[in-house]
Amino acid sequence: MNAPFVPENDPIVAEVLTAYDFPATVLGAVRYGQGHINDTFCVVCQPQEGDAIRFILQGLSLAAFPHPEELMENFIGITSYLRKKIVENGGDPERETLSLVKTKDGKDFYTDASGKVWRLSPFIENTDCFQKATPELFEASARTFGRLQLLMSGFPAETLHETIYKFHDTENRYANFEKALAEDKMGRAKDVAAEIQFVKDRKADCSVALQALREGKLPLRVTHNDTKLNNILVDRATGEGICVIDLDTTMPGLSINDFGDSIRFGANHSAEDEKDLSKVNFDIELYEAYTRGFLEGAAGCLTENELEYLPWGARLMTLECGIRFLTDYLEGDNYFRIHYPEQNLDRTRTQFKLVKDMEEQFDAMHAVVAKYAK
Ligand code: ADP
Ligand code: GN1
Ligand code: MG
Repeated sequence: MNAPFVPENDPIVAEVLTAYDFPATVLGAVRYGQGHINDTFCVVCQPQEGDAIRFILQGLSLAAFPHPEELMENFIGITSYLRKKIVENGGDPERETLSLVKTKDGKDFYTDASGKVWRLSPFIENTDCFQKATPELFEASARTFGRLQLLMSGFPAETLHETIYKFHDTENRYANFEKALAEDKMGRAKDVAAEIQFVKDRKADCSVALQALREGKLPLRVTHNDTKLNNILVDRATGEGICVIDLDTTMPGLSINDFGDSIRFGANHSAEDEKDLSKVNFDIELYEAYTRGFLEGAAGCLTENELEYLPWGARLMTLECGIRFLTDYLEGDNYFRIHYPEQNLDRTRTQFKLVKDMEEQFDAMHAVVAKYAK
């Protein structure tokens, strides 16, 4: 029998595949998806008869997640809890949440010689994953993320590990930016003066949500923290968001950030790295569609203050993400995977353009929330 095809530059994948018992001949593993952090592969098995059986194999980035065992503990806790809730609600746990395939020796994941953790999940078939939103799709994703808040509201948040330290601590992100700027180890600061000034002008904004948390205005909840449209699998038959994926940053956080990160990514019509900024515009209609869906999914579980701060969530997640891209650019592109040299700078610029648009339309953003908040 031929050895399975694996990508040339990832010989380690071949080794990882041998750690698992697959239900049929493994044809190969190919890179999959558009994530910026983990290494994701689709593993294809072909039984003698019938359709191929697919799996998702992921190697967790050690640079992003320094304690992968803790992350996997979170993953198991969260998916087991969701599974229970889905069954209680009469849903299908095989399609509505992620699960793990055990290794040959009964473990939940495989650790390679470099300490990198790999996990295998059944591929959830007959779903799509989208990079750009239509209003219907965006609203469906909003219902799914809003519903996640509701489903997780009974989960003991204190049992979750903080998989990335100070992940959405915007003040800390600002401090990291200042440090990268002071070091300027790639000599790039001189070429990005306008972007640097943009961040400096918004230093005070970086404290808005954290200050509200410190004052007890916003509660800590279990939040996903990476609520991009492409972290939802959409059922091909119904068009509904069926499964929330990419649970690696699910930990205690702010609901306004889950709302905000979706708006950042989806309430516009351009790619995250669009070079032509005239094409990058915050779309208040998409924002409205998302708000309606999110509040429907959350079904009244958000407090009045959380509702009040939702527009801030959008502004801050967008600003913070731009700061992170810029910091990575200044540091030499070590964190976010890039496909060409200036990609993190292009990503920075789209985020800042969206922040500017949101600042100009902030009153209208509040009015939209008021329209749907009951
Ligand atoms: P990253 O952290 O790199 O973004 P994700 O967990 O989001 O990784 O996975 C990357 C892509 O792989 C997703 O956008 C989705 O297309 C696909 N994917 C991940 N898990 C599954 C699954 N169980 N079934 C089907 N597709 C999946
Ligand atoms: C990363 O892994 P992915 O592509 O879903 C990042 C998010 C950023 C996003 C920007 C663990 O998400 O925080 O918002 O890129 N994830 C991590 O697209 O840092
Ligand atoms: Mg993802």
